[in-house]
Amino acid sequence: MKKHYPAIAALLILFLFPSPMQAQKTLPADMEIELHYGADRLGKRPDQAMQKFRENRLGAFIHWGLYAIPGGEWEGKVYNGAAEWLKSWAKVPADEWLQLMQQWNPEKFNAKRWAQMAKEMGVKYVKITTKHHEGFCLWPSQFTKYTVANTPYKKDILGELVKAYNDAGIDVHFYFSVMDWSHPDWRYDLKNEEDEKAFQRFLTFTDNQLKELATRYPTVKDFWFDGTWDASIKKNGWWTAHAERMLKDLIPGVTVNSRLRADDYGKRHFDSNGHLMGDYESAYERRLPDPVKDLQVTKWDWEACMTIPENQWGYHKDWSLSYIKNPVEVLERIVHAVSMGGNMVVNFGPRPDGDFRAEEKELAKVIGKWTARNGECIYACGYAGWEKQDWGYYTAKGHHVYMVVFNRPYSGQLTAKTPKGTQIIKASLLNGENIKVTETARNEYNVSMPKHEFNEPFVIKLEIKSSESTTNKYREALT
Ligand code: JFZ
Repeated sequence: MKKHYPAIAALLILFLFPSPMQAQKTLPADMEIELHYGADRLGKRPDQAMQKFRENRLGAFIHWGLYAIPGGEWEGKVYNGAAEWLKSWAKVPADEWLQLMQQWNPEKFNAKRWAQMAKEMGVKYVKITTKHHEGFCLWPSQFTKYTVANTPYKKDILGELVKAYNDAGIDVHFYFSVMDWSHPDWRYDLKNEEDEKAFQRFLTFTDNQLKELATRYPTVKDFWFDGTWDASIKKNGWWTAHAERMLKDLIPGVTVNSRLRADDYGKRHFDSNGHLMGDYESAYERRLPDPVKDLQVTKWDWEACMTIPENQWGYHKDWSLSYIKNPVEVLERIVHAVSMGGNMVVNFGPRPDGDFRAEEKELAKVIGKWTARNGECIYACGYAGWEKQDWGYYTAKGHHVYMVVFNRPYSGQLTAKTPKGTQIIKASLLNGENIKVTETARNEYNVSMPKHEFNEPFVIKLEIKSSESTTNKYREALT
């Protein structure tokens, strides 16, 4: 029976997390219902802080907590479900699980080296699990005893990381799980008055922790909420709106993901009128929108996140149980996201000793070599509005469109179709080498393959000219 837990969990997740695709049915303006806790704003946030979030495009996720210690194994049994959920798979009571704190002593932890690795990979921001579902805090919280301060290691891991990443010019985002398995007042649902009271105490505790994080680490740029899918939260939509506002009052410009929010009717991510809540959509997890069918995602900001194995966020000692994506597969997902106007965050699950596993270090290095040469097609780039072709993805920035080629055509010709009123004036490799372009029909071009062979995805930079009217029309369509 136990064997089936991962399958059951997968099914549960399908039911618990509605596909973001169901969310886009907006009502005609005159039929909208009144909401107190719906979207605060329509359309993309236009300010500089949001612009920075958007231009960063590539981020890293760090899932690090007590779960790294058992690494997917409990009492001699290896569980292939997500390692950070092991407490749940192995049905470990909270007090027993939290005793892992006595073993928390990451002797090889070196925040500067972590920052160096992120920098070399070319990520512009790092999302750190301040507290995952287990409840263990990477900072010395005053509001619980389950923190790094009460481990043999003692030191404020989060503080060291914030400083090291910021010193390296990398933005820090905080992952925060509202669901907290260590807290006696956490409830999945509210069935009686006692539950209601306990849960209000829990929300006060959560507010205190959030205020603590925002005031101790004022350079944080983003809060990415998780563990907000239960009935208890959905019945307290007011609190999700309040938490977002509270953080925004404390930290001007801070961004917040849609996963936090529930409206007056418990509708999540998108409110009952179909409007995105929070600053960016965060439901694309380990999957991406279809580059042809789901173009509606270009209307809002969004961020996807992915694991390198199939579904392991925290450290799991046995990666042989899963298919491990190679660097080109990871790169393709990054470019795919950018081509549709989104961000991509690649996850790392550090080992309990504070080092990264060899496979992750290697992957970060390979991605870094590529971004160092080709990052121009990622950072500050977005949706081009051109018809998708089979050779790969377009990304765009100002008067340039980048062709990022993942599939080499045998014909030696790459087809490009431009929108009406747009012409290709010039094509080149990123090193400046000229590429031949032939206009084959109205708004259709053959772009020649580079003369020398590439053994990795390569980029052709197009200089384009659009008549003013079409540029404006295209911009309007996007907002
Ligand atoms: C959550 C966590 O449970 C998981 O451990 C990890 O931290 C991940 C980043 O987030 O898992 C989810 C949350 C939402 C969906 C799927 C898994 N979803 O919306 O499809």
